[in-house]
Amino acid sequence: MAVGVLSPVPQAEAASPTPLPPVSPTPQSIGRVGNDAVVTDRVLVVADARTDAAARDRLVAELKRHGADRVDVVAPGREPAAAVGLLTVRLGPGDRPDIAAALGDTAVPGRAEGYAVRVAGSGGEGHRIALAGKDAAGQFYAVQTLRQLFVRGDDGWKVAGAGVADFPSMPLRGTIEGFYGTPWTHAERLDQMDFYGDVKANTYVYAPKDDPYHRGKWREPYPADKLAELGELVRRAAANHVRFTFAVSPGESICYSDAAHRKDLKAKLQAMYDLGTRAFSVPLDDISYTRWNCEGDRAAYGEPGRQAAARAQVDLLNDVQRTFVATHPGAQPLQMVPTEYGDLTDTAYKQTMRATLDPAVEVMWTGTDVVPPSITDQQAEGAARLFGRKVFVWDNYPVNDFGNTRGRLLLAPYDKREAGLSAHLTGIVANPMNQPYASKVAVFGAADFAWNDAAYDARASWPRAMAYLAGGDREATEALLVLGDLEHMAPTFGATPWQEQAPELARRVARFWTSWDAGARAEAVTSLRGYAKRIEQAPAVIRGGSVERGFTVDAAPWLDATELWGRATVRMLDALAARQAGDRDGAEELRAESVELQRQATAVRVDPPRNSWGSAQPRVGDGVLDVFLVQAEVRLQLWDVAGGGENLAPKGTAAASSVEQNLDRLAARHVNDGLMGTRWASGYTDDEWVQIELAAPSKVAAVTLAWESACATEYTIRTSVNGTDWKTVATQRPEGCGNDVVRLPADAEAVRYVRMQGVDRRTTWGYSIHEMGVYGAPVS
Ligand code: LTM
Repeated sequence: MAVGVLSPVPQAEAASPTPLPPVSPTPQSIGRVGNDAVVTDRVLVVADARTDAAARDRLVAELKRHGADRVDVVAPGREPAAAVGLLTVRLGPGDRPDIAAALGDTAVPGRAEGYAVRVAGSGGEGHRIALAGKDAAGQFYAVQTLRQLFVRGDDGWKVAGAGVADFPSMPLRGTIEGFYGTPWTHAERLDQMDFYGDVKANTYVYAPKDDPYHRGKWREPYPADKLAELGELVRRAAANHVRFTFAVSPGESICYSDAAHRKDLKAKLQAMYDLGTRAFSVPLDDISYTRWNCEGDRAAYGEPGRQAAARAQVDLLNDVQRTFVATHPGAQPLQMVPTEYGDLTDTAYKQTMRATLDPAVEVMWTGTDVVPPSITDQQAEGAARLFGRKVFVWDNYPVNDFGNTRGRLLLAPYDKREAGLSAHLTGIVANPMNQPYASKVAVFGAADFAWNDAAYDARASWPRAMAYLAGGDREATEALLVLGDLEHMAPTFGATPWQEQAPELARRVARFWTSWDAGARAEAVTSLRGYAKRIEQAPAVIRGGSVERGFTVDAAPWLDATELWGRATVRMLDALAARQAGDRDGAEELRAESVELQRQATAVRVDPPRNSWGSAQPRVGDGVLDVFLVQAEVRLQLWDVAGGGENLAPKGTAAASSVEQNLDRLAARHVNDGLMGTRWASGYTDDEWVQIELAAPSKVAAVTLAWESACATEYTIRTSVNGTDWKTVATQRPEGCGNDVVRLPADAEAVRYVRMQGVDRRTTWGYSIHEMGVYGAPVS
């Protein structure tokens, strides 16, 4: 990486006098080159006709936000004599002589969208800043970097004395609004364009599955009001150096060989070209390729099948690329989503694509398994080989439109994408959630990664994303991080999530039980109670005014539930402390309060629903927070019983009525192996069960079940002293698949066997459970 004279100094190690503030996305090269420059009351901006207008306007606004009362924009060479002593900011192309001189030995990278920044605090020539772009976008990005270099000194604002030489590692960065469910509103989209500008993302693909004119009614023109909105969006995108990419998805009904269909498709693109759109996409995902939509296609391409589908699609796409895109000045290469978008298997479909699709066409790929647990360099290289070109990643994170995301906000960091991907990809666009503001956490990280994958650090980028949403407010940033931990679970389509739930809370809970069991009970309670209090208070802090209002609207039900869960946890810890202090009645009162708060928390609903999963319980730290509460409650209930509240299941023996296809990896023993990554699964009938034979007769206070997506709509918990005579002690009708905590009557007798007895399945599969916990105490 040869970019000027600056070595890529890690930001944390920036030289004295003070470290540089963090800049996101992480620049390719940044270092301290001098003193901070003072923002004087009056500032000169030196700009001319080659200065990007959006960059100039943003620069003036940022200077005014950071201490300048007056900003004069003057042409090069027209600086007033009185300018000596004023902060002078030069903005424009790197080859403008005054900028080249002010840049000194900081070179502008010769790459598209590249830029350089040099800040020089007071020397003989006053405070000077040079902002140089390789192109207009580069100028805009120089200003976006400068925006993050303002620091508040004792006597006003300064700009950190940084030298930056920077460019993106991937040409295409941003989002694809490609989810199912309620599309974003016009206002939300406008806001997103400004956000993308801030994070140096240059691509927004308009592909909402449930916009009828995008898919079902693809042949029909947009109504005038909708077209007017799209026009405004295109302009707002351009003002942020974002390419509004218009996608039309005809695959459900197109007759590929029909000239009238092609004409309608191009007319749809033309209408958007006329509005100023210069980027187009024809997604062909989530359609059938085993049937034709018209007999004409059978005649043109043969019997339906993978190869014939690819021939038909290529015929259409090459036509659009060659007769529309190539003939429309300024249009970017056509983008497409293949019907086989989520695997690495070579097929007749992919062979035909790579052999015959116009090399200019951008091909999207989601990574393996559609929602990939990770994307490695090797996989991306494989995809590039299969499609005969670098691929453009449609990254299905943080999208929450599929069953396993029911009730979830996905707020974990953008993670598990390998450094080095830029060698095989043309770019990455994140498919966001139906909640646009909450999606910014992940999109911020995705933009950071796509800009500089080699330097990306998920753990460092995440707090910066939160700080961005919190407008830099430290307390609100911390509160968002607490919430983000409770909304950390990132599911896949399969049984195993690719990001775990609540890792920070889980770490603290584990530490709590270690201390508690070692006898350091007061310390254990004090420490976890502090964090529980932060959980309880996080929603109020987040709603306090610093965090973008849109986020608080998106997250409203999750915030409501979090406050209740936090309060329930504080109460339960207080109950443990009271019981430890010998106050049995006080403890019981606090325990009951906690249980009531938990009831209220589980009663919260996402309503009205924006997601295709409909009305649902907002999940908050599930599998960690609720499990802690049940464990704590069980300890209280069994306080006087030796060893009370232990999970007895791991020491017991599991058995089941059946195992799906007799597969050993789904055998009953996996239900109590302590691993959430394994599971038991039954045969495909309702009347199936799994049980734990306990090591000794025990008083059982609660049973926990961590269901996979094949769960029960109704089941019972049954117990037995001898494995022959059974008693039903609870009947459950959970509204979805998750972690169930079933409390048993406090006066129940000691038992040897505990069974989940299925009554009704939610899917056509069997029952599938990751872990079954049996909390209680042996009586012998
Ligand atoms: O991922 C692609 C290419 N298509 C669809 C998306 O529209 C959808 O949002 C995601 C997540 O459910 N899965 C898809 O298959």
